Amino acid sequence: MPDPTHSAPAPFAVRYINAARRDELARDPHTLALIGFADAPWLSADDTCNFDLVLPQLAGTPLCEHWSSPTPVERIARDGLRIARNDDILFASLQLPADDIRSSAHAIYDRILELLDDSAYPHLLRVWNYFPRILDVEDGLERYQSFCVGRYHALEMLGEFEAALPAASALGSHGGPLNVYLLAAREPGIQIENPRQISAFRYPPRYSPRSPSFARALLKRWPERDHLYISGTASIVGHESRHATLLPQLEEILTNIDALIGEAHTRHGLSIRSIAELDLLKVYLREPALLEPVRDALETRLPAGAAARIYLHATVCRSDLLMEIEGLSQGTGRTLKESAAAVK
Ligand code: 3EB
Repeated sequence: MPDPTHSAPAPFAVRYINAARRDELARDPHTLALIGFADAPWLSADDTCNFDLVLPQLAGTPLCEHWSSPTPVERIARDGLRIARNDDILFASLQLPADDIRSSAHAIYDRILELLDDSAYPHLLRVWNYFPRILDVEDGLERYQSFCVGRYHALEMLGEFEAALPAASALGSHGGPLNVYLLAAREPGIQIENPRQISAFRYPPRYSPRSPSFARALLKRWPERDHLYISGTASIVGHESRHATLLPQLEEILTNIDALIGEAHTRHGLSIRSIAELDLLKVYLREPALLEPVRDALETRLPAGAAARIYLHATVCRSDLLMEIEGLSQGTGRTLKESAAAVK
């Protein structure tokens, strides 16, 4: 009998592909999105979700993040918003100037809510946020804090919005606009919080006048397989940053990610139990010099063939944090091996 987890495709898959294949995949009607990691911002001239983030890749063959659909996608582009969707999911990307980060965050999230409100995909599952000078202080607030305030004031319009918060990442880029991209679906996912951490939306105000609006992870049960979207995860226990040095921060992050997977496993029956079984890891490093020790440590800590990794130069939103890791489980061992092969 065929293994049902292998025969029923999920509504999308994400892989890190060799950047040499980007143009070919950009023309493929099954491509939802292509995301590159570069020194300067770039947005394709056509209407596709094909853009570069100003997060230079730190190691290895240049890769792109490729989102693919088992069925041809429908594309919509209007007023700076680009959408690619299939029967089950919607991918969208938006950019706004990053000068007044509070206003731009507010405007982008207003735009997202409007989009979800009049679409058949009202449930936000996962959001990525990138903008330059994240730790700079402007008008008495770090720009990350201003971003949190703007985002909050858009999302609070949802009323009981904490229950609807998606998994997220928010990092400092090295230039370009406020760049946001997202995944939404017809049915909601299940929020997973980390028992070792206070929920970010309940952080005390010293981190930001309005708390960061995101869930630690989202579990999405597609008909034949589970996805787990793990937010950017840092060396934070409770609400406080832990460890001044790199490798202890890495260990704390791995413990936090295992704790999230453990929650999804024990409470909701997610089949995987540890970070070693994830498909993709995105590792954000504050300095290029951190690459070697982190890569070596992950190679030692993870079994051969484990999660495909990409290492990006990005600034974490607290000045005492040197790195952050996000992850994705797509619920199949086959994807895991394919992803690993693509990076070799
Ligand atoms: C943290 O746990 C680290 O503001 O959307 C991680 C993931 C972090 C998402 C966000 C912030 C965000 O607080 C920072």
